[in-house]
Amino acid sequence: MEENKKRMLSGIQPSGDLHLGNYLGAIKNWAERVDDYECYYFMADMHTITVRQVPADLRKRSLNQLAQYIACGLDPEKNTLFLQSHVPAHAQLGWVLDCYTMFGELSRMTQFKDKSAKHKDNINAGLFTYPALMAADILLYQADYVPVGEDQKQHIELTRDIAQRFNSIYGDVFKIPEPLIAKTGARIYGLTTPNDKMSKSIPEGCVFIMDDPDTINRKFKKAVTDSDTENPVRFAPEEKPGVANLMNIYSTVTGKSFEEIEAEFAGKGYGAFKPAVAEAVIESLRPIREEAERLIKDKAYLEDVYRKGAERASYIANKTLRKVYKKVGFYQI
Ligand code: ATP
Ligand code: LTN
Repeated sequence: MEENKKRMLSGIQPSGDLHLGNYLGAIKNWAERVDDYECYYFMADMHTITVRQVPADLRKRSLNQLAQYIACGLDPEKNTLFLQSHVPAHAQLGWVLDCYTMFGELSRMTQFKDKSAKHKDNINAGLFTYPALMAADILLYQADYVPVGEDQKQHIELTRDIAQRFNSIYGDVFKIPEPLIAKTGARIYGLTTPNDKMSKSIPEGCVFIMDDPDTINRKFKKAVTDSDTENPVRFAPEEKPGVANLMNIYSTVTGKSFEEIEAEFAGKGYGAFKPAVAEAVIESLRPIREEAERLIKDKAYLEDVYRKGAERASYIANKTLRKVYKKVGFYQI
Protein backbone atom coordinates (compact mmCIF):
# COMPACT_ATOMS: atom_id res chain seq x y z
CA MET A 1 0.00 0.00 0.00
CA GLU A 2 1.27 3.45 -0.86
CA GLU A 3 2.24 5.61 2.07
CA ASN A 4 1.19 8.94 0.54
CA LYS A 5 -2.49 8.09 -0.01
CA LYS A 6 -5.04 9.58 2.38
CA ARG A 7 -6.55 7.12 4.84
CA MET A 8 -10.19 6.13 5.00
CA LEU A 9 -11.71 4.09 7.82
CA SER A 10 -15.17 2.90 8.79
CA GLY A 11 -16.98 0.11 10.59
CA ILE A 12 -20.43 -1.45 10.86
CA GLN A 13 -21.69 -3.33 13.89
CA PRO A 14 -22.44 -6.99 13.14
CA SER A 15 -25.71 -6.57 15.03
CA GLY A 16 -27.88 -7.88 12.16
CA ASP A 17 -27.80 -8.75 8.48
CA LEU A 18 -26.64 -6.04 6.06
CA HIS A 19 -29.44 -4.38 4.11
CA LEU A 20 -29.95 -2.21 1.02
CA GLY A 21 -29.59 0.94 3.19
CA ASN A 22 -26.18 -0.17 4.48
CA TYR A 23 -25.15 -1.10 0.93
CA LEU A 24 -26.33 2.02 -0.92
CA GLY A 25 -25.62 4.44 1.95
CA ALA A 26 -22.23 3.12 3.02
CA ILE A 27 -20.50 0.07 1.53
CA LYS A 28 -21.08 0.87 -2.16
CA ASN A 29 -19.34 4.21 -1.61
CA TRP A 30 -16.48 2.58 0.23
CA ALA A 31 -15.92 0.15 -2.64
CA GLU A 32 -15.93 2.93 -5.24
CA ARG A 33 -13.11 4.81 -3.49
CA VAL A 34 -10.68 1.92 -3.10
CA ASP A 35 -8.11 3.12 -5.63
CA ASP A 36 -7.77 6.65 -4.31
CA TYR A 37 -7.32 5.93 -0.61
CA GLU A 38 -5.66 3.55 1.81
CA CYS A 39 -8.73 1.89 3.32
CA TYR A 40 -9.51 0.18 6.63
CA TYR A 41 -12.94 -1.41 7.17
CA PHE A 42 -13.88 -3.48 10.17
CA MET A 43 -16.66 -5.34 11.94
CA ALA A 44 -17.36 -3.33 15.11
CA ASP A 45 -18.01 -6.43 17.24
CA MET A 46 -16.83 -4.78 20.47
CA HIS A 47 -19.43 -2.06 19.99
CA THR A 48 -22.09 -4.70 19.33
CA ILE A 49 -21.96 -6.15 22.87
CA THR A 50 -23.19 -2.83 24.32
CA VAL A 51 -26.55 -4.48 23.56
CA ARG A 52 -26.97 -8.09 24.74
CA GLN A 53 -26.21 -10.65 21.98
CA VAL A 54 -26.57 -14.40 21.48
CA PRO A 55 -22.85 -15.36 21.32
CA ALA A 56 -23.18 -17.93 18.52
CA ASP A 57 -25.18 -15.47 16.40
CA LEU A 58 -22.66 -12.66 16.88
CA ARG A 59 -19.81 -14.98 15.88
CA LYS A 60 -21.65 -16.09 12.74
CA ARG A 61 -22.73 -12.58 11.76
CA SER A 62 -19.18 -11.22 12.15
CA LEU A 63 -17.81 -13.74 9.64
CA ASN A 64 -20.81 -13.41 7.31
CA GLN A 65 -20.39 -9.64 7.33
CA LEU A 66 -16.76 -10.04 6.30
CA ALA A 67 -17.88 -12.26 3.37
CA GLN A 68 -20.50 -9.65 2.45
CA TYR A 69 -17.96 -6.78 2.56
CA ILE A 70 -15.80 -8.69 0.07
CA ALA A 71 -18.81 -9.63 -2.09
CA CYS A 72 -19.83 -5.93 -2.21
CA GLY A 73 -16.50 -5.17 -3.88
CA LEU A 74 -14.07 -4.58 -1.02
CA ASP A 75 -11.08 -6.50 -2.35
CA PRO A 76 -8.99 -7.73 0.63
CA GLU A 77 -5.81 -7.19 -1.40
CA LYS A 78 -6.60 -3.48 -1.66
CA ASN A 79 -8.43 -2.89 1.66
CA THR A 80 -7.51 -3.88 5.18
CA LEU A 81 -10.53 -5.85 6.44
CA PHE A 82 -10.58 -7.00 10.05
CA LEU A 83 -12.54 -7.71 13.21
CA GLN A 84 -12.24 -5.02 15.87
CA SER A 85 -11.80 -7.56 18.69
CA HIS A 86 -8.76 -9.04 16.89
CA VAL A 87 -6.82 -5.81 17.40
CA PRO A 88 -6.39 -5.28 21.17
CA ALA A 89 -5.14 -1.72 20.63
CA HIS A 90 -8.78 -0.61 20.19
CA ALA A 91 -9.62 -1.55 23.78
CA GLN A 92 -6.28 -0.23 25.03
CA LEU A 93 -6.61 3.22 23.45
CA GLY A 94 -10.33 3.16 24.28
CA TRP A 95 -9.47 3.12 27.99
CA VAL A 96 -6.99 5.97 27.69
CA LEU A 97 -9.53 8.07 25.76
CA ASP A 98 -12.20 7.34 28.38
CA CYS A 99 -10.01 9.44 30.65
CA TYR A 100 -10.02 12.33 28.18
CA THR A 101 -13.76 12.30 27.44
CA MET A 102 -16.17 14.19 29.66
CA PHE A 103 -19.32 12.84 31.30
CA GLY A 104 -21.25 15.85 29.95
CA GLU A 105 -20.10 15.17 26.38
CA LEU A 106 -21.16 11.53 26.51
CA SER A 107 -24.51 12.49 28.06
CA ARG A 108 -25.32 14.59 25.00
CA MET A 109 -24.92 11.78 22.44
CA THR A 110 -28.25 11.09 20.72
CA GLN A 111 -27.38 7.44 19.98
CA PHE A 112 -26.87 6.89 23.74
CA LYS A 113 -30.18 8.58 24.52
CA ASP A 114 -32.01 6.50 21.87
CA LYS A 115 -30.43 3.18 22.81
CA SER A 116 -30.81 3.66 26.56
CA ALA A 117 -34.49 4.44 26.01
CA LYS A 118 -34.82 1.25 23.92
CA HIS A 119 -32.91 -1.02 26.32
CA LYS A 120 -33.99 0.26 29.74
CA ASP A 121 -33.00 -2.99 31.48
CA ASN A 122 -29.37 -2.79 30.29
CA ILE A 123 -28.04 0.78 30.38
CA ASN A 124 -24.45 -0.37 30.83
CA ALA A 125 -21.24 1.70 31.08
CA GLY A 126 -20.14 0.46 27.63
CA LEU A 127 -23.24 1.92 26.01
CA PHE A 128 -22.34 5.24 27.64
CA THR A 129 -18.63 5.26 26.75
CA TYR A 130 -19.24 3.81 23.23
CA PRO A 131 -18.15 7.10 21.53
CA ALA A 132 -14.72 7.03 23.25
CA LEU A 133 -14.12 3.52 21.85
CA MET A 134 -15.27 4.77 18.45
CA ALA A 135 -12.80 7.67 18.75
CA ALA A 136 -10.07 5.11 19.47
CA ASP A 137 -11.11 3.09 16.36
CA ILE A 138 -10.58 6.15 14.20
CA LEU A 139 -7.60 7.85 15.86
CA LEU A 140 -5.47 4.68 16.07
CA TYR A 141 -5.22 4.69 12.26
CA GLN A 142 -4.65 8.45 11.87
CA ALA A 143 -7.61 8.37 9.46
CA ASP A 144 -8.22 11.42 7.26
CA TYR A 145 -11.82 10.51 6.35
CA VAL A 146 -14.58 8.48 7.97
CA PRO A 147 -17.36 7.54 5.49
CA VAL A 148 -20.61 7.11 7.45
CA GLY A 149 -24.31 7.88 7.28
CA GLU A 150 -25.72 11.14 8.64
CA ASP A 151 -26.56 9.52 12.02
CA GLN A 152 -22.86 9.09 12.93
CA LYS A 153 -21.83 12.72 12.42
CA GLN A 154 -22.16 13.61 16.11
CA HIS A 155 -19.77 10.81 17.08
CA ILE A 156 -17.15 12.00 14.58
CA GLU A 157 -17.45 15.54 15.92
CA LEU A 158 -16.81 14.23 19.44
CA THR A 159 -13.82 12.25 18.09
CA ARG A 160 -12.40 15.50 16.72
CA ASP A 161 -12.91 17.24 20.10
CA ILE A 162 -11.18 14.40 21.98
CA ALA A 163 -8.26 14.40 19.52
CA GLN A 164 -7.87 18.18 19.75
CA ARG A 165 -7.98 18.04 23.56
CA PHE A 166 -5.30 15.34 23.64
CA ASN A 167 -3.13 17.13 21.06
CA SER A 168 -3.36 20.42 22.96
CA ILE A 169 -1.83 18.71 26.02
CA TYR A 170 0.73 16.40 24.39
CA GLY A 171 1.51 17.83 20.94
CA ASP A 172 0.51 16.47 17.54
CA VAL A 173 -0.33 12.87 18.36
CA PHE A 174 -3.59 12.39 16.42
CA LYS A 175 -4.68 13.37 12.91
CA ILE A 176 -8.02 15.24 13.12
CA PRO A 177 -10.49 13.19 11.00
CA GLU A 178 -13.36 14.40 8.85
CA PRO A 179 -16.73 12.72 8.30
CA LEU A 180 -17.60 11.82 4.69
CA ILE A 181 -21.33 11.67 4.08
CA ALA A 182 -22.64 10.37 0.73
CA LYS A 183 -24.84 12.66 -1.39
CA THR A 184 -26.97 9.97 -3.03
CA GLY A 185 -28.35 6.90 -1.30
CA ALA A 186 -27.36 8.48 2.04
CA ARG A 187 -30.86 7.88 3.32
CA ILE A 188 -32.91 4.96 2.03
CA TYR A 189 -36.33 4.75 3.64
CA GLY A 190 -38.25 1.65 4.67
CA LEU A 191 -40.53 0.23 1.93
CA THR A 192 -43.46 0.06 4.33
CA THR A 193 -42.47 3.16 6.33
CA PRO A 194 -41.38 5.76 3.76
CA ASN A 195 -40.87 8.40 6.46
CA ASP A 196 -38.40 6.32 8.50
CA LYS A 197 -35.01 5.06 7.38
CA MET A 198 -34.75 1.47 6.19
CA SER A 199 -33.76 -0.51 9.25
CA LYS A 200 -33.39 -4.15 10.23
CA SER A 201 -35.78 -3.50 13.11
CA ILE A 202 -38.65 -3.27 10.55
CA PRO A 203 -37.81 -6.41 8.48
CA GLU A 204 -40.91 -6.39 6.24
CA GLY A 205 -39.87 -3.05 4.72
CA CYS A 206 -36.17 -3.86 4.72
CA VAL A 207 -34.41 -5.58 1.79
CA PHE A 208 -31.50 -7.63 3.05
CA ILE A 209 -28.47 -8.20 0.84
CA MET A 210 -28.95 -11.96 1.21
CA ASP A 211 -32.70 -11.98 0.39
CA ASP A 212 -33.62 -14.27 -2.54
CA PRO A 213 -35.42 -12.81 -5.62
CA ASP A 214 -38.88 -14.02 -4.51
CA THR A 215 -38.54 -12.33 -1.14
CA ILE A 216 -37.35 -9.09 -2.75
CA ASN A 217 -40.27 -9.15 -5.22
CA ARG A 218 -42.72 -9.71 -2.38
CA LYS A 219 -41.28 -6.82 -0.34
CA PHE A 220 -41.48 -4.41 -3.28
CA LYS A 221 -45.02 -5.51 -4.07
CA LYS A 222 -45.99 -4.37 -0.56
CA ALA A 223 -44.08 -1.07 -0.83
CA VAL A 224 -46.23 1.87 0.24
CA THR A 225 -47.05 4.28 -2.61
CA ASP A 226 -50.25 6.37 -3.00
CA SER A 227 -53.52 6.51 -4.93
CA ASP A 228 -52.29 8.89 -7.64
CA THR A 229 -53.43 7.59 -11.05
CA GLU A 230 -53.00 10.85 -13.01
CA ASN A 231 -49.22 11.04 -13.06
CA PRO A 232 -47.99 8.45 -10.56
CA VAL A 233 -44.24 8.10 -11.21
CA ARG A 234 -42.81 11.56 -10.51
CA PHE A 235 -40.28 12.80 -7.97
CA ALA A 236 -42.11 14.74 -5.23
CA PRO A 237 -40.62 13.66 -1.87
CA GLU A 238 -42.94 15.77 0.33
CA GLU A 239 -46.15 14.78 -1.40
CA LYS A 240 -45.18 11.22 -2.46
CA PRO A 241 -42.45 9.94 -0.09
CA GLY A 242 -42.94 6.25 -0.95
CA VAL A 243 -42.59 6.87 -4.69
CA ALA A 244 -39.60 9.20 -4.16
CA ASN A 245 -37.88 6.47 -2.14
CA LEU A 246 -38.49 3.88 -4.87
CA MET A 247 -37.19 6.34 -7.49
CA ASN A 248 -34.12 7.02 -5.36
CA ILE A 249 -33.43 3.29 -5.05
CA TYR A 250 -34.01 2.74 -8.79
CA SER A 251 -31.79 5.71 -9.66
CA THR A 252 -28.96 4.65 -7.33
CA VAL A 253 -28.85 1.06 -8.65
CA THR A 254 -29.32 1.85 -12.38
CA GLY A 255 -27.58 5.23 -12.61
CA LYS A 256 -30.67 6.71 -14.35
CA SER A 257 -31.70 10.29 -13.48
CA PHE A 258 -35.15 11.12 -12.07
CA GLU A 259 -36.13 12.68 -15.44
CA GLU A 260 -35.18 9.51 -17.28
CA ILE A 261 -37.21 7.44 -14.82
CA GLU A 262 -40.24 9.73 -15.19
CA ALA A 263 -40.00 9.41 -18.98
CA GLU A 264 -39.62 5.63 -18.79
CA PHE A 265 -42.84 5.27 -16.76
CA ALA A 266 -44.90 8.09 -18.29
CA GLY A 267 -48.48 6.84 -18.70
CA LYS A 268 -47.74 3.73 -16.66
CA GLY A 269 -48.85 2.90 -13.12
CA TYR A 270 -47.28 1.33 -10.05
CA GLY A 271 -48.16 -2.08 -11.49
CA ALA A 272 -45.34 -1.54 -13.98
CA PHE A 273 -43.04 0.59 -11.80
CA LYS A 274 -42.74 -1.55 -8.65
CA PRO A 275 -41.71 -4.77 -10.45
CA ALA A 276 -39.14 -2.79 -12.47
CA VAL A 277 -37.55 -1.44 -9.27
CA ALA A 278 -37.64 -4.92 -7.73
CA GLU A 279 -35.99 -6.38 -10.83
CA ALA A 280 -33.22 -3.76 -10.85
CA VAL A 281 -32.50 -4.39 -7.16
CA ILE A 282 -32.58 -8.18 -7.64
CA GLU A 283 -30.10 -7.94 -10.52
CA SER A 284 -27.74 -5.61 -8.64
CA LEU A 285 -27.83 -7.76 -5.49
CA ARG A 286 -27.68 -11.13 -7.30
CA PRO A 287 -23.89 -11.21 -7.88
CA ILE A 288 -23.29 -9.94 -4.33
CA ARG A 289 -25.52 -12.61 -2.79
CA GLU A 290 -24.04 -15.39 -4.93
CA GLU A 291 -20.48 -14.34 -4.18
CA ALA A 292 -21.21 -13.96 -0.44
CA GLU A 293 -22.83 -17.43 -0.37
CA ARG A 294 -19.74 -18.88 -2.02
CA LEU A 295 -17.34 -17.04 0.32
CA ILE A 296 -19.25 -17.96 3.49
CA LYS A 297 -18.54 -21.61 2.71
CA ASP A 298 -14.84 -20.92 2.19
CA LYS A 299 -13.84 -20.61 5.84
CA ALA A 300 -10.11 -21.08 5.09
CA TYR A 301 -10.11 -18.08 2.74
CA LEU A 302 -12.02 -15.89 5.21
CA GLU A 303 -9.63 -16.90 7.97
CA ASP A 304 -6.70 -15.90 5.81
CA VAL A 305 -8.35 -12.50 5.13
CA TYR A 306 -9.13 -11.65 8.75
CA ARG A 307 -5.74 -12.86 9.98
CA LYS A 308 -3.85 -10.75 7.45
CA GLY A 309 -6.22 -7.86 8.10
CA ALA A 310 -5.65 -7.99 11.87
CA GLU A 311 -1.89 -8.15 11.32
CA ARG A 312 -1.84 -5.12 9.01
CA ALA A 313 -4.24 -3.17 11.22
CA SER A 314 -2.28 -4.02 14.40
CA TYR A 315 0.94 -2.75 12.87
CA ILE A 316 -0.51 0.72 12.28
CA ALA A 317 -2.61 0.77 15.46
CA ASN A 318 0.27 -0.26 17.72
CA LYS A 319 2.45 2.55 16.40
CA THR A 320 -0.13 5.10 17.56
CA LEU A 321 -0.75 3.27 20.84
CA ARG A 322 2.98 3.22 21.72
CA LYS A 323 3.16 6.96 21.15
CA VAL A 324 0.10 7.57 23.34
CA TYR A 325 1.39 5.33 26.16
CA LYS A 326 4.65 7.25 26.16
CA LYS A 327 2.93 10.64 26.13
CA VAL A 328 0.63 9.90 29.07
CA GLY A 329 3.53 8.62 31.16
CA PHE A 330 3.24 4.82 31.17
CA TYR A 331 6.59 3.24 32.04
CA GLN A 332 8.04 1.62 28.89
CA ILE A 333 9.18 -2.02 28.90
P1 ATP B 1 -30.54 -0.30 12.31
O1 ATP B 1 -30.99 -1.15 11.16
O2 ATP B 1 -30.68 -0.96 13.64
O3 ATP B 1 -31.08 1.08 12.26
P2 ATP B 1 -28.28 0.24 10.82
O4 ATP B 1 -28.59 -0.71 9.74
O5 ATP B 1 -28.47 1.71 10.65
O6 ATP B 1 -28.98 -0.17 12.15
P3 ATP B 1 -25.62 0.82 11.47
O7 ATP B 1 -24.54 -0.07 11.96
O8 ATP B 1 -26.08 1.91 12.38
O9 ATP B 1 -26.79 -0.10 11.12
O10 ATP B 1 -25.24 1.47 10.06
C1 ATP B 1 -24.15 1.09 9.31
C2 ATP B 1 -23.89 2.11 8.20
O11 ATP B 1 -24.96 2.09 7.24
C3 ATP B 1 -23.81 3.52 8.75
O12 ATP B 1 -22.78 4.24 8.10
C4 ATP B 1 -25.19 4.07 8.44
O13 ATP B 1 -25.16 5.45 8.32
C5 ATP B 1 -25.55 3.38 7.11
N1 ATP B 1 -27.02 3.23 6.96
C6 ATP B 1 -27.83 2.49 7.77
N2 ATP B 1 -29.12 2.55 7.38
C7 ATP B 1 -29.15 3.34 6.28
C8 ATP B 1 -30.21 3.80 5.40
N3 ATP B 1 -31.47 3.42 5.59
N4 ATP B 1 -29.87 4.58 4.35
C9 ATP B 1 -28.59 4.96 4.15
N5 ATP B 1 -27.54 4.58 4.95
C10 ATP B 1 -27.80 3.78 6.00
N1 LTN C 1 -20.98 3.68 15.53
C1 LTN C 1 -21.04 3.14 14.19
C2 LTN C 1 -20.15 1.96 14.00
C3 LTN C 1 -18.73 2.30 14.27
C4 LTN C 1 -17.89 3.13 13.45
C5 LTN C 1 -16.62 3.15 14.12
C6 LTN C 1 -18.09 3.83 12.27
C7 LTN C 1 -17.97 1.90 15.32
N2 LTN C 1 -16.70 2.40 15.25
C8 LTN C 1 -15.55 3.90 13.60
C9 LTN C 1 -17.02 4.57 11.76
C10 LTN C 1 -15.76 4.60 12.43
C11 LTN C 1 -22.50 2.76 13.92
O1 LTN C 1 -23.22 2.48 14.84
N3 LTN C 1 -22.89 2.73 12.67
